[in-house]
This record gives sequence, structure tokens and C-alpha cells, in this order.
Amino acid sequence: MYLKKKKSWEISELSVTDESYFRNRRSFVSSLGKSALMFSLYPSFSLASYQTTNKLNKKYLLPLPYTSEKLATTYTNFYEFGSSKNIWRRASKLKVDNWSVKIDGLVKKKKTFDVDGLKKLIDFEERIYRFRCVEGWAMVVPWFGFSVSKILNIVDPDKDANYVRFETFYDPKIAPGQKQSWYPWPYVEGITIEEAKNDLAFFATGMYGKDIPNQNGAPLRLVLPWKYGFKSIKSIVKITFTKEKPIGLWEKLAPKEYGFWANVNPNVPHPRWSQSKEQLLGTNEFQKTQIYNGYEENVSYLYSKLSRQEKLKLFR
Ligand SMILES: Nc1nc2c(c(=O)[nH]1)N[C@H]1C(S)=C(S)[C@@H](COP(=O)(O)O)O[C@H]1N2
Ligand SMILES: [Mo]
Repeated sequence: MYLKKKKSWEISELSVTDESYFRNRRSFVSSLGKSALMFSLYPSFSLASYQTTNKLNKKYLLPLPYTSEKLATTYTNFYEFGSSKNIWRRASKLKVDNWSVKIDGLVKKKKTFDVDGLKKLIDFEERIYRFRCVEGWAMVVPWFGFSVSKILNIVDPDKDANYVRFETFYDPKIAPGQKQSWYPWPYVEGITIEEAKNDLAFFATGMYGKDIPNQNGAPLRLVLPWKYGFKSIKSIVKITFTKEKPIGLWEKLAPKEYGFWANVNPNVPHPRWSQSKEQLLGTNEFQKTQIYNGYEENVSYLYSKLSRQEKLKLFR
């Protein structure tokens, strides 16, 4: 396997939580320099084209090439299974059959559903999205699923539902990372109800024309392409409509580094590294990071009316 072990130079959300944070404050430039070298050992896995399905939503087309399926499904962040990128084998322990997702909180119609049931209610579609991890790597992936707004139409949120909170499974017997008690498990993330209504906000149940692999968040995960990747919570078991702003796992751990909004912005550095460039997964290529990860036209209206105070926090 390539990209096998997490190297000490590899920056990571995790590094704030353990001693490596103190040992290991390397500059972002030097870590990316070495990771570029690492990728260059694996040119054959670098990039791939992909035959889209007939459910492709052409509104969100992106130029080729996409990230190879192999790389996107084996270089993954899923801290429930460990802090390395190479957890895909371990994630096979997750039992995704008969998985149900509970929707509760401030809605008129509370519901519990499974993915197959939803397929009968909702037209699923394919979306090709950019994806940008806060660590500085980026990819382009064809997801399969449906807009979060379709769920809103079904459950009918109350007027005072300001936020949507998402929660991942909790089962330390299956997910060894959850035995590490310094994390505030389960993984939680949240967005505003307006963000949830934006057509880009997407639930993925598949990628590359297949069911989504466990390591990428089976059977249902969020994909928010204009935000840093940690907002795109995997393997969701519960969706709650709330009045108060939910606090995500990373925000709880390190509020100065990972905030609620976490919108991609090249001009606002992470406290420990620059965000001005990103490395396209599987290549040696560094490209300029784009504001809202290239989705400014789709999402900037969401943030125009915020207070000055909130605007200052939008990109972290
Ligand atoms: N439950 C859960 N969801 C998660 C994570 C996680 O550790 N646990 N990692 C996040 C981070 S940091 C990123 S970058 C993306 C990675 O998605 P991918 O592995 O499918 O590329 O998942 C996000 N969702
Ligand atoms: Mo990430």
C-alpha cells in the first residue's frame, strides 16, 4: 500500500490533541514539500478519468481529471478507526446493513429512515464536487446521493429550528479510535438551517458509481464542498434540528483552530499553517486555494447578512 503510515511530518487535525503537537510544530511548507515527494513515488495512482452515471447533475460539472477512486478510498480521515490515513481495512468492521438514521428535535414530522427506504422517496443523483481538507490536500470526487434540502422537505422543520446537528455512531468495540477518551465522542458536526437548504449541501450514499465504502462514511455521510472537510461528517446515525448552535468534535477540542463555519479561504491561515495553496491528491501539483473552495457563487449569499463579529469567524 502506498501512503501507508502516517509520517511525523504529516500535518493533521489530530496533532493538536496529543504530544506530537508539542514535539512537532513544523512549518506547513516543509511538511507539504515532503508530502509532495511522497506522492511522486506513486505516479500511476495519481489521477483518473471516470465514466459518470446517467444520474449526473450537469449543473456541477468540473473539468477532468478526477481523483482516482483508489486514492480517494484508501487515503481517508476517519478518527473513529485511528488517526492515520490508512484505516480503510479497519473500517470494514463497521456493520452498515440495517443502518437507520433518526431525525428528531424541532421538526413537525420526526422520522427514522434507512437508505433503501429513502431511495424510494427521493431521486438520487450524482454530483462531482471539489473537496478540501483543512490539512491542505484536495480532491475531486463523484458522489452519489441527494441534497440535504430533500430531507428538510420531508420532516418540515419548525420556525425556531436554526441549526442542524449531525452525529456519528458510537461503538468503541468496532471503532478502536473511540477508546481514546480525550476525544469528545461521538463525532458531531452542525450547520445552519440556511446552509442545509443550499442545494450544494449533500448526503452521499455512494461514490464512483458504487455504494460508499465504509472508510468514506457508509452508509450516509455529509458532503459540504465549500467547507473544510472535517465538517463533512461520516456514518451518520442522528440528525437533530436545534435552536442553539451545535458544537462539533473539532471545535470542542481546539476552538481556536476549528470553528463552526470553517469555510475555505486562501487568505485566512490556520493558526499553524497557511491555507493559500493545496495539494491535489495523487499529484505533485500545488494549486491556489479558492475562496469557498470554488463555490463562492453558490454560497456567498449565506454569509452576507451576518454581524461583523460572526464574519470574522467565517473561515476557521
Ligand atoms: N465521523 C467522522 N467524520 C469525518 C471524519 C472523522 O474522523 N470522523 N473526518 C473528517 C475529515 S477531517 C475529513 S478531511 C473528511 C475526509 O473524508 P474522506 O476520507 O472521505 O476523504 O471526513 C470528515 N468526516
Ligand atoms: Mo480533514
